[in-house]
Amino acid sequence: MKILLAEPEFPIPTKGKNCKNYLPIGLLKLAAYCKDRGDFVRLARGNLPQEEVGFRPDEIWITSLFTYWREYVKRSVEHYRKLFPSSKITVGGIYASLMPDDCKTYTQCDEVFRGIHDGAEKSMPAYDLIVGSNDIDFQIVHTSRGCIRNCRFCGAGKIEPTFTYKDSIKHEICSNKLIFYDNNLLANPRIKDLLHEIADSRFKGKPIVCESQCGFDGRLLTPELAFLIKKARFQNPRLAWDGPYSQFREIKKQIDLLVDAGYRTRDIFVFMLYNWELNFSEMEKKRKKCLGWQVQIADCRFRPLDQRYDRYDARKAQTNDDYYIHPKWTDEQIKRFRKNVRIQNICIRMGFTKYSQKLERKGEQRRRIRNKIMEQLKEMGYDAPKVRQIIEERDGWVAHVRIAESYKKIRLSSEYRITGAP
Ligand code: B12
Ligand code: SF4
Repeated sequence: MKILLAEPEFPIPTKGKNCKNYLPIGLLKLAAYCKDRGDFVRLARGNLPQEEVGFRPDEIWITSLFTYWREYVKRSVEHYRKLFPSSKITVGGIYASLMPDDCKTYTQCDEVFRGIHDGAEKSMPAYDLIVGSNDIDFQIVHTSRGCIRNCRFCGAGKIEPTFTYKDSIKHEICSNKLIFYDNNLLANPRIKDLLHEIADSRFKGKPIVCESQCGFDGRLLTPELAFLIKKARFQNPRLAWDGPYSQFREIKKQIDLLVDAGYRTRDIFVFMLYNWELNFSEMEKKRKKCLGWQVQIADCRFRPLDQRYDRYDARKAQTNDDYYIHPKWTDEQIKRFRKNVRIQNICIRMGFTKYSQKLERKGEQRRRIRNKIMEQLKEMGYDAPKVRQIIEERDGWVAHVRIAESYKKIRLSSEYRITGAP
């Protein structure tokens, strides 16, 4: 069979297409599965013209993401229907699973596929189908599907109704960075073994670093797990605090576990759902607690699981016709809370006591210089270099670095290139 796997033209900036948030991972797994059973497959990212597709597919499989991006799915169905009127079109993915009836009538596809595809789940994603795959320096991993909990605001249980998990992912590792898409990573009963496995794994002789897209379920966190998370090199661990302000003691204990395991508070994030049942003043109390703890906030604006549009624009005054505004919130409060969080995060990241745009710009510049120096030192073959200080002197920038077990002062050109041997 000849199958075209299509990703709708989602509103993702071109440079974000191959980033860890928007690789069409479902389609890549389906591609590998189809290839294994002998099908001819091709991946289309967006609504391609006929000559670029290059063959007449028997079937077209279109993926979907957030429900409020459904119009892009519809456009994709219309586009490919026009090109290939006799091909069967199936839509699967998140919107298809959360709103199957709407998906059928609104997009006019032939079939809706709900939930997880068991066959594809056993396949390694075919990353080679992505144009520019050589530049992808991460891989997306699910160690579990579904969740042991059933929070009212969350769609995990509908999209992935059965909780399943893997015992090992060692054989899957094909990069130095793992991005976990698990809904609730710590709920995997084999999580300790998995974390040990990652900590001990190497790819091309180098250690693995990790990131979890969803927050850790702090109720499951123990001193041992916190230590293993650090050992498995998880960067910027995120804890979820969706409940009321009164839970702050428990949240603080969870943060302390991560700090005891070796994380700096400013590298820890607390996920917070807002525009939901906790009103603005309660969310502000939660925000200020995080300021006191010096942890950053990952703010999540609530959208209902059947939300059909989202034209949120931070620069405009808007109404419910533009995006979902919870009855306990106003547009102004939503935007104020978001802004307050943004400013607070900058202060925590940069170590400011008070926000100033000038200081922020300076801090950003220093961060860029630091990254440039690190890149150059790594290219020069130094293992684990550290940039201690960056100073602007009268005759240009200098940096104090730690390389090969000793401290050195290096000079930088106006393009922040290291001049001379460090
Ligand atoms: C990881 C994740 C993210 C990541 C990555 C998103 C992504 N590319 O998937 C990031 C961090 C970007 C993200 C962001 C957000 N997310 Co999110 N996210 C998730 C999460 C946990 C997993 C998504 C996932 O697994 N994606 C990979 C999927 C697409 O691939 P797959 O599952 O392996 O595909 C399988 C099947 O779906 C099927 N399949 C897929 N396509 C097709 C096609 C065909 C034809 C067939 C047959 C089968 C098929 O087969 C595949 C193999 O089994 C889900 C919860 C969940 N369990 O789904 C929430 C979820 C999608 N996110 C959600 C939300 C709310 C958000 C945010 C709005 C949060 C916020 N307020 O900031 C933002 C949105 C940002 C934006 N730009 O609008 C909601 C969406 C609700 C809605 N109304 O749509 C969910 C459902 C969580 C929830 N709260 O309920 N998210
Ligand atoms: S714990 Fe997280 S993934 Fe699980 S149901 Fe609650 S919000 Fe969803």
